[in-house]
Amino acid sequence: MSEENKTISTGIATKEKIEVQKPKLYKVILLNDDYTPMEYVVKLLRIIFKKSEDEAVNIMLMVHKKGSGICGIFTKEVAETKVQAVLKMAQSDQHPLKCIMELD
Ligand code: TYC
Repeated sequence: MSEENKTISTGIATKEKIEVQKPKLYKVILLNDDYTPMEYVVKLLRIIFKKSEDEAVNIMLMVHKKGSGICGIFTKEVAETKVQAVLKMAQSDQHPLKCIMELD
C-alpha cells in the first residue's frame, strides 16, 4: 500500500490512496502412489516444474517417503495450469499420478 500526492486543476493538493493487492499463492502438491515409476516422476518434475535433476530427485523422494511433496508455489492461474499439465502428462503415459493445489 502506498500514498501519492496528486495536484488537480484547482491547484489543491489531494492525496490518492493506491491499494496494491498481493495475490493469494497456492502450493502445487504431488501425491504418492505405488505404481508410478520414480524415474518418471523425476522426468515430469524436470519438464513441468523446470527442476534440476537433484531438485527433482529430492522432491520425488519426499513424496515417496512422506506421501506428498511441494513442487512449487504459484498464483492461482499458474497453479491450476501446472496441476492440469501434471494430470494430462501422467494420464497420457498411463500413470496414476495425482496432483493437487492448496492455499499457501
Ligand atoms: N512410490 C512410487 C514408487 O515406489 C514413486 C512415486 C514417487 C510415485 C512420487 C508418485 O508422486 C510420486 N515407484
